[in-house]
Amino acid sequence: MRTRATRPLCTALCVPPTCVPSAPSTPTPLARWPNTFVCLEDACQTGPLMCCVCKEYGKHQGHKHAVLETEANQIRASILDMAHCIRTFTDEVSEYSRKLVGIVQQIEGGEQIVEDGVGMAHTEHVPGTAESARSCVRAYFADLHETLCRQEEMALSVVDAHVRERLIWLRQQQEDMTILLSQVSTACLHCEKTLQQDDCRVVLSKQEINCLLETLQKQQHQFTELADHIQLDAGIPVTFTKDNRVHIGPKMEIRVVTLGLDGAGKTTILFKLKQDEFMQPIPTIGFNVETVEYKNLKFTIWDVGGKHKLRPLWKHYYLNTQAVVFVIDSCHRDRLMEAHSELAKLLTEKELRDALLLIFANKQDIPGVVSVEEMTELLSLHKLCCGRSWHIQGCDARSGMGLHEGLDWLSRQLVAAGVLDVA
Ligand code: G3D
Ligand code: MG
Repeated sequence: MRTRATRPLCTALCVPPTCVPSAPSTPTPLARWPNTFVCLEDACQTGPLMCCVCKEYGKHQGHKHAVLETEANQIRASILDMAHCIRTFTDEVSEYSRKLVGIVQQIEGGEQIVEDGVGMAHTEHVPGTAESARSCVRAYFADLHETLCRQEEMALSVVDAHVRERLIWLRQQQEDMTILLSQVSTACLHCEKTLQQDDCRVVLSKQEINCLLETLQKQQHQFTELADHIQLDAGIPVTFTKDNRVHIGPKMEIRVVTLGLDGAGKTTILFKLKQDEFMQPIPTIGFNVETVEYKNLKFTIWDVGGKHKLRPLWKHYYLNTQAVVFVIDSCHRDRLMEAHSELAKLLTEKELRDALLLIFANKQDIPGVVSVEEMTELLSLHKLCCGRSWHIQGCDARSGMGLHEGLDWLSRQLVAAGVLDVA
């Protein structure tokens, strides 16, 4: 076996704090050399200590190095330099921990010692933010509950009034029918009696009998008319509006006003909804009013002329309006700002404060028109209509595309539950 006894390597035996030279042929004892240097090579940073042997012959041979004491002193100096930063850092962490404890206490609340007027200390419960939030929720729901109870009472009184009126009417009808039946049976008796009388008496009672029969015919005619018009039905269809009002009847009536610049397509929309067929519209002078039935809603739609001179008249149609349909001509980019300013004016009207707003971006059948998204952006609708129930619907009044979707949105906004659900 070849050995290198002439060169006592400490090959990889540099073990802190001393270096152990390797003497392959001599198993014991191990000689030790003190580490007096520090290797500065990057590759040796995991074991930088250097003895005079490994510096000259061993693994650190030819490496950049420094005197151990100098290097250690430099490290000490930098630790001392860091001391201030470490202190500040410790203070910050401690302060943050203190705050965490405080926040937990504030959330949970707890007992606090307070002095009363005569200097006696006693504990007092301080509510935490969790408890305050719970109280806030309870107060909100108590208020809501109170409002709901009030609305329930009002709704029940509407139903009671409806039932009362209906029963009064039905009982009146019952009385009328009893009277009618007794009149008919009296007439029948009279006729029967006449039939059994002699010829002279029959001839003499001719006028009376004619009059009686005429009255009977009239009564029968009136009865048939009444029976044709009145559907005897015990049902009481109930619908609820979103604001928890109750509506009784198969159709809920909605007052809608259609506004927009002239030529936007208001009249075309109204005609389309009304007749479901295209009619050549003539410019609206004043207004058109039509009743349009859709599902369980009955819309009374006022179509008000949009020419400059007519716009001041719009406000006369606002009262009791539950919804505004604002029609915009999507192919007239140069009139969009005019439409925007009229819409902005509308939205400041007090009477329309609670009205729903349905915007029809009309004439979407024409290529290259302003899309719904672009119009929303150009008219800053999210900002303009902030805080109000609004919806923009693209449509083509000529074909009717989009119109029913718009009405569907209106009905969803107006009706909370009830007969509409079965439509
Ligand atoms: P207005 O009531 O808002 O003033 P109108 O508007 O209903 O009188 O419509 C104005 C014009 O626009 C009419 O054309 C009408 O046919 C047209 N129009 C309305 N809606 C649409 C639509 O969706 N698409 C297209 N292409 N045209 C529409 P005229 O030629 O009669 O002026
Ligand atoms: Mg018109």
